[in-house]
Amino acid sequence: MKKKTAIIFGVTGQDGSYLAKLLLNKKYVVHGVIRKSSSINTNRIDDIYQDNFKKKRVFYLHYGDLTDSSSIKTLIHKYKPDEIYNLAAQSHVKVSFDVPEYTADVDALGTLRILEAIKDIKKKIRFYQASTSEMFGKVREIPQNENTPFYPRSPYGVSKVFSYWMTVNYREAYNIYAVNGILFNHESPVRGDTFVTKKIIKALCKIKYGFQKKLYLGNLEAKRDWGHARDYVYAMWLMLKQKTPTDLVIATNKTYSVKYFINRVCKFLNLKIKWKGKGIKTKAIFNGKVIIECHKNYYRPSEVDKLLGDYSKAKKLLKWKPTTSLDQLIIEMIDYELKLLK
Ligand code: NAP
Ligand code: F7E
Repeated sequence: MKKKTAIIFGVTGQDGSYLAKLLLNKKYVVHGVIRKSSSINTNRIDDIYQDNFKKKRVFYLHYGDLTDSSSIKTLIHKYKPDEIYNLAAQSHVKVSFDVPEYTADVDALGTLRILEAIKDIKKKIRFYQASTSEMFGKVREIPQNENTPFYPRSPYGVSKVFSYWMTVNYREAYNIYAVNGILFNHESPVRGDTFVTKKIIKALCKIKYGFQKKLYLGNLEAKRDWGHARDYVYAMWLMLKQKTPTDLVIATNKTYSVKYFINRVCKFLNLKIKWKGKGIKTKAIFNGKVIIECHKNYYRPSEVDKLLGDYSKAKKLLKWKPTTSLDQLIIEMIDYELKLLK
């Protein structure tokens, strides 16, 4: 039987690396799109890299960029894949306030560029768009489901709303199998260093063993619905296997504050901290020393205070549910970090 072919935009990212491994295990031929960088940015996929001399090669990397429609079109038209996963994005919410125009170019127009390239091809390509709980922003109801209205709170969230509707529109207008996975926060040992879970775990591991003195953070009261990236890329794959293309919320239906997350990490690292103060004056003290402080630089101009996802539709249609608890996720991330430190 002919192998299925997939293109992954954003293959070097957290989700891209998990998805590439999943698809290779499922015997796909995978084409990953990477962008040119002055330093090597393939560390998350180095373990599956295959060079030109590999016999029966099934994993290829190509240069491309979501801001460059010519590279997108060339790759899609050349490989005519069965499936395309758009995981590429300027994905940092805080950074999107610093580079709003670039964020919109990649996260909004980038999706349109892919959809346009798909539209021009006769073959029925299935398309997955990495939509996000950030679209719910200043939430209109709790928990959030597929019918909850959007109210994005950042250039990132606004750009993703554009991509969400473009995906819906190309599905309805051109009969393309195109779906939005509305994914809530998901983390893993290979999460980017500046996202809050990884930042906290990395710093507290270093503090525990004397390699770092203090951690600066922003809003500790924000609540997030955190899952594991491994579970979430499996949901992406399932979403492209359905009879009818449907947009789905993928979440854990549990929400915790950043402060609670820190408390759990400290518990597993056996760091007995005491909290003092409120708001930006909050501090965590360990052995008489302040090890966590808040700094205005890490607050956002407008915040998403509480996210809680209702994934019951995905449970029903995909038979999907999260398999990793927050504690299991934290333990896995700590183990990974401690191995690196040692
Ligand atoms: P990530 O780790 O930041 O990875 C983003 C990927 O996009 C990287 O491979 C990055 O390449 C690539 N990229 C950035 N700009 C690009 C451009 N102009 N052209 C081509 N590629 C570009 O993000 P992630 O956590 O894996 O998330 C994957 C997708 O899901 C993103 O679209 C994100 O917005 C969305 N999402 C994430 C979450 C979450 O909690 N993780 C939740 C909902 C939705 P480099 O490696 O070169 O930087
Ligand atoms: O922040 C607060 C911050 O940057 C989580 C992306 O994958 O998930 C991610 O976006 C919360 C926020 O993730 C710091 O204010 C406090 O309330 O880890 P984060 P995010 O903004 O939720 C969504 C679903 C995506 O789609 C995005 O691509 O933590 N927070 N202090 C902090 N956050 C950061 N980064 N750094 C701090 O020092």
